[in-house]
Amino acid sequence: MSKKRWNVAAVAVTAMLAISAAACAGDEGSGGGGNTVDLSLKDFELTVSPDRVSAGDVTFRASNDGPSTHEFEVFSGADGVDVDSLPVEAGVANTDGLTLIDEVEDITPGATQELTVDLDAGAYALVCNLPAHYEQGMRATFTVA
Ligand SMILES: [Cu+2]
Repeated sequence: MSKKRWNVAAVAVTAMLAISAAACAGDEGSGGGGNTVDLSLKDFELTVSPDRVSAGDVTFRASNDGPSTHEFEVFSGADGVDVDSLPVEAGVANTDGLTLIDEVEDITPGATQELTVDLDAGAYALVCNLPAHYEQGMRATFTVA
């Protein structure tokens, strides 16, 4: 019974992905409909593409392309902050002074999770703050213009 349920869920997800892919294709060049940003989470790297979008709804599509579980956190208030040089305490970046907008935890290897947030113009920091992950390179800057 639970197996059948998973199959139904898989079909639904596949259908949604197909729809969203079509929607993305349609959005290109129209200038509207929000922004989709691809995040790749790896051991130990966080890459974001594009790293600059216009203000409004931003959908982060985070793929875990590594063998470990990762997370990503979106912080605002990174104007003038060197995201590569946050103080580290007990393996975790101290993000005092930044504002956590939202996060997705427990992204397992091979999984992709989406998060949509409404972002104002400004500088942002994207961080995986599992112990030692920030230090090893899981951080990126992100700009909303
Ligand atoms: Cu990580």
